Amino acid sequence: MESRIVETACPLDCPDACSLEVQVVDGRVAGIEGSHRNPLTAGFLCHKVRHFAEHVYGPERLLYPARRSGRKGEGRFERLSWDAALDLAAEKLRAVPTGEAILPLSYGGSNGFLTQDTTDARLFRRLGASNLARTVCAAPSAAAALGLYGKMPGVAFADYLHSRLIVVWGHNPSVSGIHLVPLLQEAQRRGARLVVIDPRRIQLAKRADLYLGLRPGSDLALALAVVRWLFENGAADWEFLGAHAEGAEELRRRAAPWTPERAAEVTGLAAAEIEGFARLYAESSPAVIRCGWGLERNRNGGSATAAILALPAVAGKFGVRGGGYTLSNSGAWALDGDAAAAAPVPPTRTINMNRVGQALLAAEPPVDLLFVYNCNPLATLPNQERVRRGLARQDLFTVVFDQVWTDTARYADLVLPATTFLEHDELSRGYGAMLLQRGPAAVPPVGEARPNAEVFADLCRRLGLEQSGDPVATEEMTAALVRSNPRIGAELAAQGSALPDSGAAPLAFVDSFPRTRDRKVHLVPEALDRETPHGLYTFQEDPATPRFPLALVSPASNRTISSTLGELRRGPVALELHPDDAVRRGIADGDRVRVWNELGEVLCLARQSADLTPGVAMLPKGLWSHNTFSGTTANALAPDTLADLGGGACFNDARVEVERIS
Ligand SMILES: Nc1nc2c(c(=O)[nH]1)N[C@H]1C(S)=C(S)[C@@H](COP(=O)(O)OP(=O)(O)OC[C@H]3O[C@@H](n4cnc5c(=O)[nH]c(N)nc54)[C@H](O)[C@@H]3O)O[C@H]1N2
Ligand SMILES: Nc1nc2c(c(=O)[nH]1)N[C@H]1C(S)=C(S)[C@@H](COP(=O)(O)OP(=O)(O)OC[C@H]3O[C@@H](n4cnc5c(=O)[nH]c(N)nc54)[C@H](O)[C@@H]3O)O[C@H]1N2
Ligand SMILES: [Mo]
Repeated sequence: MESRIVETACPLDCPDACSLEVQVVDGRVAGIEGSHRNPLTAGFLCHKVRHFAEHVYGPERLLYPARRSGRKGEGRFERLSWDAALDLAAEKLRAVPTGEAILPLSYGGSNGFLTQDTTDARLFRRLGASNLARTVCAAPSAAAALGLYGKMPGVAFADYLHSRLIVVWGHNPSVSGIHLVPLLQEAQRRGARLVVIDPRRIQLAKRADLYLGLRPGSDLALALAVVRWLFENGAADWEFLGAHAEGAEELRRRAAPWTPERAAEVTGLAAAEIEGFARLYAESSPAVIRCGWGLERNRNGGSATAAILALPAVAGKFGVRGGGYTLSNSGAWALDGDAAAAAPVPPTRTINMNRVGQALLAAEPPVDLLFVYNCNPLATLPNQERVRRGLARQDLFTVVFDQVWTDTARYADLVLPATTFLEHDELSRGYGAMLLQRGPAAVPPVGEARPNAEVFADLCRRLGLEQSGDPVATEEMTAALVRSNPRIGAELAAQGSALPDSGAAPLAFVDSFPRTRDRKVHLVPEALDRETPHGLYTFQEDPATPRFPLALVSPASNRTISSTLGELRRGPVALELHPDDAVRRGIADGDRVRVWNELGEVLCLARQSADLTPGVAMLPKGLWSHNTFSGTTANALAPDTLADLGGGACFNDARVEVERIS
């Protein structure tokens, strides 16, 4: 028996970027533990990744290439050799009338720098395929952060121990980034106060000093009311604003109508609660806002994030350890993806991934070939029925390259088996922790699975699109990525990890500044003002109607990462409803219910939860068809309308009605 420990890193879509120790016995994963290489990991892991071997060796694992032999969606396939499968893919890619008829579909939140935007980008760019706007997550918040601060890195989690006030806003780290939780507990033990702003009384809210249970999509009103209060009550830091900000007067003007009373009407909070929060924020220092992603997934998401990020500037919270905000720190890594792709972006059309259903059904020229990888669109994109109809199109050729038999794979014409991060080399970083890590393969590929980089490079070769000097191997791609920053390359080579240029814990406005042209905060950036449909900071009303009054949110759960690992979550899942909303409809715990709106319906179980704000219902994101009686999920009820910035998704703008069916 041969046993060894491989040091690697988790690339899954999460702020934390855990460092791992994988125990390998006779070439198989025997155990996965957290290590201390990433200090944030602190030796512990989430349940999901500790049990990741069940995904690697599970019965749903894709083991070899296969070609559809039944109807689309039926799930009947016959095995092919890799050679035949890649020949078929190449033949279909070659046969399209124009490059734009090809749509590569990937999001890649759970992929590091080596398994996305390298040889795949090279293939699709050289083919002149349609470009994809990757908007399913973080697009509105990234646009806001870029406009205001140029994606400046935020407060490091370790610095939260210095904070006197921590505001967790639209973020649920107890499931979606668990290593922040012990730091919050320790900060509270040291006297910090905790505020939680969420339509659900999440676990953290239960030990918060203040919990604001607002209506989904109303954060913009709350944030502008706080901005107004700061200006009206002598709590704006004019000295900071004068030295470091543009647009303070204009922001003040736009916030002026947002009295606490008006914000109370929109948010469902009491005016006194809003004022109390504003005063607490004004009076506490250091104060940090942990801004999450739950609040961006609606029509106001971009403006809401911008207004929240404006708060520390208006109130002068920067410049001290533990003061400022944290959103995503992914901007801390300016690696040269284009060098790794070694191909310029073609001037072809761009398709917004939130509108993939629409594109498959109606784009001109039509999409003839869909290539899905690093993504499970049937489970994760809005307007699920439209996506399903698009995937069911008889004249569409769909390749699905994945690790497991996803709901999407069942609609494929050709299925290709992919390795997991334990079977291929990766280079990964989270978007909270500020550490880039090498993630070497721990075990050989399962079945005939192959890494993305190899498969797309092979397709380049078959299509005659390869060029001499194209980086293909791990070392070549890594070298290309870090070419513009040799320090990072040297640190990776020497110790397997590297800090960003801004260091592990940058202090904003002391040792790091906004990455805007003038290094100032732009509180009302012109570009954002132009992009938003009604101007930045304009509130768009709640989409609820008398027919569909309930707001359905679908946040992260502790069982999956988006839809990844969803094959392991068996059994029916329950819609959560506030007891008042349930009783009014005669719904008891364990009843079967129909949840519906004009886009679709979901048949599932129901459960009452007093932790929800009345008028709000919850079904977790990432469910698979096997989790409901109808085979549809929250995404069947989520509109494919777009947020006010970044073309972002509006999952939480779903408005529904519910009835008992048994
Ligand atoms: N276990 C696990 N971890 C994950 C993921 C996962 O699926 N599972 N997903 C990963 C990914 S892809 C991402 S993007 C991150 C996301 O991580 P988070 O930032 O935690 O985002 P969400 O889970 O979408 O929502 C967070 C909270 O926002 C609340 N919320 C919903 N609508 C609103 C609103 O309008 N306003 C406010 N204030 N709150 C609202 C929800 O009730 C939820 O508690 O987590 C990552 N980590
Ligand atoms: N209702 C609702 N839906 C949501 C959200 C929500 O809040 N509500 N949130 C959204 C968010 S935040 C996100 S980030 C998206 C994510 O949505 P997706 O981008 O679809 O992400 P996953 O569901 O994690 O699916 C990733 C797939 O890629 C495969 N994969 C992983 N690594 C590799 C690899 O190296 N090679 C190949 N070929 N395949 C690989 C995995 O097996 C998995 O099936 O979902 C969104 N969907
Ligand atoms: Mo995400």
